[in-house]
Amino acid sequence: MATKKTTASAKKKAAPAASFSLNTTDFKESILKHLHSTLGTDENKASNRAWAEATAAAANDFVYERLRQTQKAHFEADTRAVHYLSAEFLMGRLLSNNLHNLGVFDAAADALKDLGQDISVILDEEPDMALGNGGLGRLAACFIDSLATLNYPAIGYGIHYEHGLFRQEFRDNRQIERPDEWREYGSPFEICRPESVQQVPLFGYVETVFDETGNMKKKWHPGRVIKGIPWDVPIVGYGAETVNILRLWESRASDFFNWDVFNAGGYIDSQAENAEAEAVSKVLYPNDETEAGKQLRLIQQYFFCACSLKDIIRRYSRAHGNDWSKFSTQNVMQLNDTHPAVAIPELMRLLVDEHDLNWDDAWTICRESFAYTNHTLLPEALEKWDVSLFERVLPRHLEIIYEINRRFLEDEVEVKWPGNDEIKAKLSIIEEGDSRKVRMGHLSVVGSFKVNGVAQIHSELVKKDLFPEYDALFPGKFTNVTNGITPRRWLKACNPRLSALLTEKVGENWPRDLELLRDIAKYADDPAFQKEYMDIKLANKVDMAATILELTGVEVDPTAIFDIQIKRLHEYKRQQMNLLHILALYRRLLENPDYDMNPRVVIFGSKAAPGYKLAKDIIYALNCIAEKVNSDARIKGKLKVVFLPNYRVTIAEKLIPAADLSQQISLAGYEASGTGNMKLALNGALTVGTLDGANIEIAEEAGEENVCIFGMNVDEVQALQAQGYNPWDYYYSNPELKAVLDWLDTDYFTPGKPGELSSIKRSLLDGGDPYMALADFQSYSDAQKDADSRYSDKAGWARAMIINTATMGKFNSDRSMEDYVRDIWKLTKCPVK
Ligand code: GL4
Repeated sequence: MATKKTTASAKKKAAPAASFSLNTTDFKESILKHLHSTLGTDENKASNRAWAEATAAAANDFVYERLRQTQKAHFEADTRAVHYLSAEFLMGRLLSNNLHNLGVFDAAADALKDLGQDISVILDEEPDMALGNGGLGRLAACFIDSLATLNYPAIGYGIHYEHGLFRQEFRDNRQIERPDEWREYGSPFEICRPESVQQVPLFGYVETVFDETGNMKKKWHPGRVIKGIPWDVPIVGYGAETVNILRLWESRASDFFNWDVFNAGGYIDSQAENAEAEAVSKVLYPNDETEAGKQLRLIQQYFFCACSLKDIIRRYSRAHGNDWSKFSTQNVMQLNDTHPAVAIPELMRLLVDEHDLNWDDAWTICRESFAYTNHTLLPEALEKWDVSLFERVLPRHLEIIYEINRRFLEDEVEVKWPGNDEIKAKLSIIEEGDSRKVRMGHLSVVGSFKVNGVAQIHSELVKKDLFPEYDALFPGKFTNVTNGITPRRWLKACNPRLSALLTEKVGENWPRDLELLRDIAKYADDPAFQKEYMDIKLANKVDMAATILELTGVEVDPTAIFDIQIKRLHEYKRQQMNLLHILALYRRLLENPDYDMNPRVVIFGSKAAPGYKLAKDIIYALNCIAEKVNSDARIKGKLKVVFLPNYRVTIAEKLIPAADLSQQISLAGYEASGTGNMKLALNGALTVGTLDGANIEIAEEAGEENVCIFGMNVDEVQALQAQGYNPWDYYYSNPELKAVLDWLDTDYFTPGKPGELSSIKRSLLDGGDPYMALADFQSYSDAQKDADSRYSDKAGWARAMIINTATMGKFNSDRSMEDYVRDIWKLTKCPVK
């Protein structure tokens, strides 16, 4: 528990943040200068947006200087670097983060104040950079923050989506999707680099040719070429010693290709081709944990991988020319899930077809350069592409995959399991059947030197249930790196009140070395500290109550329990179980107006994939229930339900500091890690959770007595699945559960329209309740009751919150990065003068 570890890091002094000689006066002058000469406006008429851009420009003067120094240092030291390939980077807002990491947030705030501006209003101008769906994309954003903070040479590579994750609105309580316009008027946080444009071939056919010496070669004649334009987003490390980049590729029609059409008189046709090429980076696919299998998605994946690899090779060749022997000592490419797996055959193609390496040397380089992170066990998320689609879009890559597979099955699988066709079929990169498929997970495992899961239990399940034969074939290839979150964004910047208190108690180094917070555990029983801590929680809740009122019109009591579930909407995350519990509480209150419970506000933030019908039905049901419950005078405001529209990073930053309870209620075995759980616990919330993903490690760190664990564990889930799960058993044996399920068939929450909420009941009974919400319901309800009675014990509650904040040091994404560096990437830090 709290005091069990004394860390070496707790004793040593972390390096101080780089100090910029930017005081308030300098900052003021700089903002004015940029208002005049960059924005072409003036302080008497500047819009909030102009103020925001001028402030960003003032900060950028420093960011660009550090970026230049960083790139110089990396070039001169010729360092090994990690290339984090990810289809998603969920960055959120950048201005506040950059000001914090530059160490000039207060100077900027004072400067703006002197200029008659309120920094919080100015910061609110910035749209979120929402180039990701959820946890996987936000993890990538935290990781690149940590890599820069720790002075590691690293580049994030991704897609410059014109439209990020859709904007969610509610109309008649239903989710509707609107396009996200994060850069409608440009963004001050990115730099276009036309000098590093890449060409990306697609479609066409492959020809077999022979060179002068009679060697057989493959020549790909693409049917189309599109152009990749890089946009660099500077990633400012904490203290701003290192500024790395996130390089995002935008697709355009390729000029030289289009000229032919144009000259042939096809002006109109060439415009259509432009539109098609631009479509590649137009929108983010809004599915978290599902694979659509669409051609455009495969093209997106190939597009950014091809651009990135050519970019990596260009940089490598500048230092090493044609000598490929050091490629894998200089470069490691991390595949963030299987989305960039096509980079493996692409690197083979570049090395073999374009740079004339022989197959074996090229394959050795590949296998020494790629590592793969698995982020989910959900079968619908494991990417598979129809062979026919692959062949049409990437004919040469399909040939290469066949050859990789043939050699793998003959040289490795056959040697280990001679004559065992069953194992060969299981391990083959190609799935046989009516429509043959390329299995991207298999390709990633075969082509990588390390494969990791994202929390201890998840990594065990990857080995035991997902890839057992691969684990036997490649001993030591599978490992774990538990996820983490950046404490700069998720405590320092988002919770300034608590941050100030922590700094007062443990000094200013905790945003680098989160283990330092262990020291506050010694105040956990100190009434004065408890008061300070809880006053801050209350102040954050008061702020949140104002935001809730503004966004939803619902009035909530800041002294009520703020019970929060924020994450993508998915059956496995079991928002529907939370819904059933809300109905149970409501029913208890209606039956007995004196029912003993603390006032509670259940808050949701969540988007559903646009094509996920049941998920959208759950949102609709929650909105209908909220309407009814919130306006029911009989329950005297003891229960409120709030569904905040358009949940995103910026909303998370407001909600997390105000949370009392953190709902992490997935069916055990299905949430690979979770990262919201870490953010909420760090800000003091008690986890109401199953023994799933990182919840297990959170409970280990905080101590079981400071979390509310419930439900079946992974073994029990698997046992029940094996034995045959029947949700009707729980329906008939639990009267309260039966009553709330039956309620969904009435028109109580949808007056005049009975049956509108029935799909939820149906999925839980006729549909077989695939995520066993009914099996865990009673235990969940008991855990919630336990949480309620603990909340009544003010001192005990304060103590538990303080211990949560004190013990989350492990979940610093800096620790995750050091784990990757030690076990996988083997990087060396590169100090930047
Ligand atoms: C996810 C997992 O669902 C989530 O548990 C995990 O924390 C995250 C980052 O590792 O990755 N996998 C996919 S797919 N989306 C996620 O958010």
